[in-house]
Amino acid sequence: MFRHAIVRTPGNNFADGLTTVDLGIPAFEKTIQQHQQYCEALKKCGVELVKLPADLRYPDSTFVEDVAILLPKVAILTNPGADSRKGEVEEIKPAISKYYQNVYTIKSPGTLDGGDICEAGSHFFIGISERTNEEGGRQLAEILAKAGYSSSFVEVRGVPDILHLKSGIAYLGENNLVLINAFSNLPQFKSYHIIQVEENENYAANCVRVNNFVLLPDGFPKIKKSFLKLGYQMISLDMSEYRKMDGGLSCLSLRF
Ligand code: CIR
Repeated sequence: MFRHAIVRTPGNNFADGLTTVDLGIPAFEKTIQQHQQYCEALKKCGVELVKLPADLRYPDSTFVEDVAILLPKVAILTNPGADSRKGEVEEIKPAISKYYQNVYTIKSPGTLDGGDICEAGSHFFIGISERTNEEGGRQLAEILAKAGYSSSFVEVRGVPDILHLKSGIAYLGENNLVLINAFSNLPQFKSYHIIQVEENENYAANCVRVNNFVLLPDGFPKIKKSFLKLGYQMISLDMSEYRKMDGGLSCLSLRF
């Protein structure tokens, strides 16, 4: 059960952030509207919001998921792989220290983005990507082991159109794992019930379970049908402006 979620309002220079996709420039008004709808959805899921103000020094800082990993008793501050994002960690610290006594950090030369970390019950998948290196993954694995969780690495480099591990995988609970094609034959996912995402719906693999709801992006009818069959209640959200900046649903909040 999540009781809180940290979010950060996007700044009016959101469009200056990093992106690898060619989907156009996000419109600021719409970006804000979509963020408000996202916040409303989280509230509907029963979480209390910790809303941080826009930080114009870091155009990507609305993607708060990348700067921390929050477990029930332990918080881990990351060391983001992109230089332009490293300063975001210091800025999230006060919000996290308010709720956590045990705060670990990932240290250089280790780098790690929260978007590469997928919690699946008591096991964590750690994506090794352009942002998260083996050393960052190793440091996290050590912290997780101390806290009683197992973990394993998943190679994300070279998987087309995937920035982070969670751009292609989501754990919904009840042993249900959402996977894009590129990940679906990996032996480490064999013990899960796999919800395969159709090739033209890959963006929807970044969905997120928050208490009794699954949040998913608008416009992906096939995956919606699969979730419906499994009995999930859903809230779908327009994510068009965040998608232009390589962002998905999970990246916009830290749930704990
Ligand atoms: C970035 O490239 O860092 C941002 N524009 C997007 C980050 C998305 N975060 C995520 O998938 N966890």
